[in-house]
Order: sequence, then structure tokens, then C-alpha cells
Amino acid sequence: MQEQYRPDLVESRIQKFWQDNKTFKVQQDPQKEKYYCLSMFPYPSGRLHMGHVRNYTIGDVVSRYQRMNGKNVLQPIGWDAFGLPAENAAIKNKAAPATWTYDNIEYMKNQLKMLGFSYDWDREIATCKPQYYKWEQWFFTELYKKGLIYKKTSTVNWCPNDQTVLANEQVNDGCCWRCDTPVEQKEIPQWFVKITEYAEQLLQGLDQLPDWPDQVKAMQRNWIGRSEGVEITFKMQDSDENVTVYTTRPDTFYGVSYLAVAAGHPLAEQAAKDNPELTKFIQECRNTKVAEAELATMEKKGMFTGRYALHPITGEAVPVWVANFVLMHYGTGAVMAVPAHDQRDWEFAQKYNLPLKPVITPADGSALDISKAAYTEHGIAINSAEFNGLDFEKAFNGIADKLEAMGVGKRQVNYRLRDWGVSRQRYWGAPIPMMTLENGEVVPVPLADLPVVLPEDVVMDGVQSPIKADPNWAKATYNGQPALRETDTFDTFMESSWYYARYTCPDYQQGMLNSEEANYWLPVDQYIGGIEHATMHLLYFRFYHKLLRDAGLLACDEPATKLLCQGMVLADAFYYTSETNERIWVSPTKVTVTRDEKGRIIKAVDPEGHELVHAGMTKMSKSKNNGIDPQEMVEKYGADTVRLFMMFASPAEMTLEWQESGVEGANRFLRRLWKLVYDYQQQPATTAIDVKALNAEQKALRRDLHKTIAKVSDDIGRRQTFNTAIAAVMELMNKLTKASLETEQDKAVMKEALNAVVKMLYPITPHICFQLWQDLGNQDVIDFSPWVVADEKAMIDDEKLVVVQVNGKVRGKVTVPASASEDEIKATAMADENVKKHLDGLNIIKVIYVPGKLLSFVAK
Ligand code: ANZ
Repeated sequence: MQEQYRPDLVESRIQKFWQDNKTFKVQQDPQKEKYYCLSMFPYPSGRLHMGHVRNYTIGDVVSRYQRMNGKNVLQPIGWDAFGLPAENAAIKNKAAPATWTYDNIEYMKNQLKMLGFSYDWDREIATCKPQYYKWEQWFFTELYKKGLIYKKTSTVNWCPNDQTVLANEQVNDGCCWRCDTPVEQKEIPQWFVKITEYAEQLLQGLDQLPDWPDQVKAMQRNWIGRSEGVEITFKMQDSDENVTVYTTRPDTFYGVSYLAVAAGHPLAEQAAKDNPELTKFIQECRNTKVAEAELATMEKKGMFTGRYALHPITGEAVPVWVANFVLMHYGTGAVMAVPAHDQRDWEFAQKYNLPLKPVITPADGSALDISKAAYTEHGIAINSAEFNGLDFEKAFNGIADKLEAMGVGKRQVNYRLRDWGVSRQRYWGAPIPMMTLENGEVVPVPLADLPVVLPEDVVMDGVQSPIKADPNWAKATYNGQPALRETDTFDTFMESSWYYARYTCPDYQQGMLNSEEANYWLPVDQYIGGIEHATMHLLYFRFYHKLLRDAGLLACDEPATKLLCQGMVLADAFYYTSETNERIWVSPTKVTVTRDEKGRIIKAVDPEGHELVHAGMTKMSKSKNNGIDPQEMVEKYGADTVRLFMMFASPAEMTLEWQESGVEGANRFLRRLWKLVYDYQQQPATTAIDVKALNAEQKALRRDLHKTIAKVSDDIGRRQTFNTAIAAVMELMNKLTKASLETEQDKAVMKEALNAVVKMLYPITPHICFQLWQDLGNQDVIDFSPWVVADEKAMIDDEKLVVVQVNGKVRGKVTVPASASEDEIKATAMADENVKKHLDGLNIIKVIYVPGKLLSFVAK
């Protein structure tokens, strides 16, 4: 064994061993329990960042741990390879997006290998490969046949100067990223997948996911946004037209003081016909795209249409307004405004001087105050005719029943969730497999003509997608007739919605999935990724799974049983202000800092001598120039050190503060481990442990060892608190460093302990442990060697500490042999000086014994 720990030599040697032996290649094995561990696959942006490293280290720790526990572990990796950055890079570097993407994949693949992740590389997927997206295209045509796909016009960002559609990322402050022209909203036909048909299932399914973080489930519930309400139809005063509104508060129906419709509502459009001012206002509303989240805070604006509707119960005429806070695509695109009890309506009414009609009063009898804000709580109905005095539920149902009986109301469940628009006007994506015939009929591309291949050898001019620019690309035939292909491509969330299933059979040619394989491996047992994917990806992923299930391709209901969302990686950020008043961010790796005795940064300078401002720990990002390059760190310290630091510095779900001093600490720890094994190996044990011959110290050491094993197993396997597992091993290591190595039994205990430590750390720092396992003389390969099991007998304490109370007050603590009976403990306790003093002159009435912990005397 080498005396010095040289991670560079150890790691490259072992990585080569894994690669040459395809150690982590797996296949179905009915003899073994399967375990599918999946980390969200990366976008091949060029280089791995620390966020990736954290995500993939967690996945690898789980995988290696489960493998040692005898599971048949599938841990795949691949590339979410389509997407806009490839196009932007291509324009900048004058290379085709495909070339850029494949180069990045090669580079990042080597980086992943450098980190020693135990992937089955034979299952690698790149979503931009035709053999992958062929099946996605096929599945889309199947969904189309089932009626789950439709085409509808929808708004996009449009640059009138470049005559092109822009992705949201290409709009900066409302202007085109290339030419700075103000961006307009334009309606164009696009394809949608009916996720709304699955809204209820997606909601209900959350209840079957106890091992998903509550936060993610709450976000999905919110996103799906189920609400129960009533659709109410108002007749217009001056015509036979109707306006239907959707409300979740029919209990406030007597408080309606105006109706508000969206700018796109037919009534608004009609009223605008001979009203140029209104036309202008509607146009304005359309050009400002509002995210739903902004509705509450944005400035409320509106305009009166000049028309009135009739309140179905009171018959009162209520004015109809066009308002910017009403969404066209939610409910009916029209609302009954109750400014006394809805904050948006209240703000609008204040601004335009519309009346407030209070109809709800606080249930606790306190005075109703709507002078400063709407009263939006549920309460007791007032000013509501026969419904006065009813609580929310009774008023809701009473009024809903009445409106239904009158034929003007209908109870309705609504979802906030919108259908999934999957058309993108970009080039670097999977072509949408649809064609238009000469007679205008739209047809899906037949399976025999799939995949519709995206040409890879293209020149990007930055304005138009090459497949849109080339008039020949779209030309095709369908049953001998000329047809034109769709030139839009899929949203890249399409690819990332089913990759997890394709990993079970990546090379399957006869279909999208080999159901037998898919049903063996699925569901994913552990999924790991960032919380930023809580809604979009993780919802589409669940949705797609249900689509695949309903197509008969797989059997289970949910794609992943357990989900872990890792926290962000932060680093110190520093800047100085330049002469032109710009903030110049300096990489923390270049900064020399001075700290006070508490470790706080009191001074920071860069190599040029600029005094820097410390902006605190923030998310590693390009804009703050505080990214730490994982590759540099691996080259400097080794992959095991980087992995150890990542897993030790904080719990997996929390943010992780990158600190080079911590990395150095992790490195020192590994060197200590190496040295301990080395020292032991100079004179290794020659006999086995003889439990009966152990002295007190040896017994104590074994007790600590087996307690540590139990804790680490629970921390890694169940609690997933990897940091506390490492802390426990570190504590044990401190004891081992001090342990004596004189007698044969000393050495035998040390051998047991070192073997166990190496196994416990293996999932986290696999290279060094692989090596040390061999150096300790073990013949098997650690990768499949069984996980250590705590020996219950060795964990038993020889003695226990029992607290003694007299009349509820602690009066003493006694140490007794672990095997002591209640009577023996009582005798010892009564012999304790202080206990004796407090019992003096009293009669013991009762003794309560909590085994191993507490003895309590009740005395008078
Ligand atoms: C009258 C009312 C009175 C309302 C009141 C609320 C409070 P959720 O719960 O999210 O489904 N609304 C309906 N359609 C809308 C649209 N297209 N754009 C903007 N707002 C719309 O929200 C339902 C409530 O949001 C509905 O109930 C309606 O206002 C409003 F004291 O009707 B409510």
C-alpha cells in the first residue's frame, strides 16, 4: 500500500476499472429486488456546474448504498439535448447547434466520469437523436387519434422588425434581444395537449405520494388550482345577448355592482366597434402579457363599454366594463365584480368610482370595515334578502340552488391548469409530426414515415429556423398526395417527460417502450432534482406517465415513488464599482480575504488591489461571477474530496455554502483515513475478535462502532441525512485515531472498525474506499460487497444511568450495571446520599420506574 494518499492516481485507476468492467451495467434480474435511482438529466450547456455535481452526487450515494444492500440498481444518465441555448451559441460561434451539442455532451461526459458516478453508460440517451424522438413523434400522433391533441390560436412574442417569433428568454424588458424593437403579442395557430383532462387525476394522485416533499405537492395543487363555483348568466339590458361569469363566491351575489370582461371577450370586441378609445385600450391590454401571479399587484385599468346587464335576481342594471385584470382564458373570461368583498374589484371600484355593496359581515360579530380594503373572509350574509344570516356554506348553496332553479346558474368545478402548448417556432427541437394536405386537412405523419428528421447540418442566421427558411424541407407526400409538414418543433419539456421510461429500454426498436422492461423497473424509486422543476417538469412528467399508462405501455400510476429536491449551491460574491459606475464582479477564487475571530469577512481584495464589497453568499451564477468550476476542484483535491464536502456541508434539501476551507477539511479527513489504514497495515491483525476476551476499552470501541453503523444505515437509507451520517463516521474516526494498537485484540477490533468505516464511506467517497478495501486485504470488490450490519449485541451498554426523583424533583443520578433489575436500582438509589436525605422521615407510597431511564419515589 502507498504511504501517501494520491487521489489523482487512485481515482483514474478505479474509474478505468469501472469502465473496463462495465461494473454498473444492469439488466433485469428476477432474483433481486430492483431499485431505480434517477437524477434529472442535464442540459448539455458546455460544462458541469456545482448544481449538477450536487444533484448527481446525491443520486450516486443513494445508488451505491442500495447496491450494497443487495438491490439490482439502475442508475442511468443522458442528455436533455434540444433547446434554445444551442441555437444562440450556434449563431455566436457560427457552428450548427448539433455540433455544439454533441461536442458539449462529449466534454461533460468526461466530467461526469471524473466524478466517479456509477451510471450504466450503455443506457445513455441524447434526446436530439432521431431514434429517441421518433417515438415521441409517434406517441403524439397516437394522442391525436385519441382526441387528446388539438390546434388553437395562441399568443406568442413577435418581433415586427425581424418578423419572427421570440421565446420568452429572447425578450428583454419587452424588447427583442437582437434588435431592441418593442415586442408585440401575436396570435398564431399552435398545438396543445389536453392536460386539463387529467387535472383531477393529477390532483388526486398527489395523495398517493407520501414520499414527495410537501412543498412540491402544494405547488402542484396550486398550479392545478381546483376551485368550486357557479357559472351565472346575466342578460344584457338592451339586447338578447347574455354574459356568463364564473364565481367562487355566489354567497356575495347580492353585492354585485358591475361586471368586468377580459379585453378578448366578444362583448368587449363588439363594444369597441364604434368606440376608437376602447379599441385602443383593448389593443394595449393585449400587448401587455400578464402573468397570473401579477394580477393581484398590477395597476388595475378599465373602460366602460356603455352597456348594462341585468342582475338575474334583483333585476338591477349593472354596468359592464372591460378590465385588464380579467383573464380571457380562465373561467368564462368575465367576472361579476363584488368590490366590497374582492380586493381586485375593490381597487378597480375606488379608481373608477363604482359603488360598494356590503353583503358579508364578520362571523365573530365585529364591525365590517371596507373603507381601506375589501373584506374577503367568509362571513355571514347581510343585505341578501332571504339569505340574510346564513354562513358561507349555507349562503353559497342557497344562492346556487336558487340560480340553478331559475335556470341562470350552474355549479361548476374549474381548474387553473391550462392545456399544454407544445409548439415552438424554434429550430433545435423535435419536428411536430403533422402535415397539411392541399385541401387544408391536417393529418398525422404515419409511423412508416417517422421519424420526421430534423436536419443537423444547417447554418443559423439567427432570425428564422432553418427548416422554416428552406422551402423544400416542408414538402412531403401523404398517400401519394402532396402535403406540407409542420415546421414548428416540440417544447423540450416533451422530451424530458418520458426519458425516465425510455432508460428502461433505450435501444428498443419495435416501439416506444418495451413494456416488460418498463414494468420491471418502474416506478422510479428515487428521483432527485432541483425544486425549480416543482411544477412544469414534474407535472408534465406525471401527466405523461398517465398517458403512457392509458396507452397500455406501462402499468403503474405514478412515475416516481420518492422525490428529493436538493438545495442550491451558494458561494461568496464580491464586487467593486468601476469608474463608469458599473459593478465588476470578481471571482471568489481570486479574492484574498481577511476574517475576524468569528470568521466573518472584514476585508477583501482582488489581485489588482481593488478593495471589494462582499455581497454575501448567493447562488452561484454567471452574473455574479461566483461560480466555482467543479473540474478545477476535482483536479486540485480529487473527486472524493469534492463529493465528501458536498454531502457533508449541509443537509441535501438545504442550500450549500461553498467554502474552500471546508473542502480542505474534507481533504484532510480523507488523508487521515488513509493514514490510519496505512499505519494499521504496517502490523495488521493476525487473529479474529474474541468477544469474551475484550477489555473495557475494546468493548467501548466496538459499542461506538456498531452504534455508528446503525446510525449511518438509518441516516443514509431512511432519513437521507447524509451529512449526519458523515459526522457520525468522523466522530468514530476520532476515537479510532486514539485507540491502542498494542495487543492482538486491539488490532482485531481496529480491523473490524476500519473495514466498516470504509464501507460506510464508500457510497460517498467510492474511489478511496475501493482502494482501501483492497489494501485491507479483502478479496471481493467493494462495489457489490454487502453493506455493514450493526451487531446488536456489541451495541448493548454495560452500564446505564438512571435519574432518581423524589416527589417529582430530581435528587440524584445513579450508574448501575445494564442488567440491573428494578429492585437493585431501587436499592442503589436509596443508598445515594442526596436521595437518602430527601427521603428522610418520609414513607414511600409508590415507586415509578421507567426502564433504563427514571426511578421516581412518591413519599409522604
Ligand atoms: C365574485 C367574487 C366575489 C369573487 C368575491 C371573488 C370574491 P379562483 O378561486 O382562483 O378560481 N374570476 C373569475 N374568472 C376570472 C377571470 N377570467 N379573470 C380574473 N378573475 C376571474 O378564482 C375565482 C374568482 O376569481 C371568481 O370569484 C371571480 O371573482 C374571479 F367576494 O366572483 B369572484
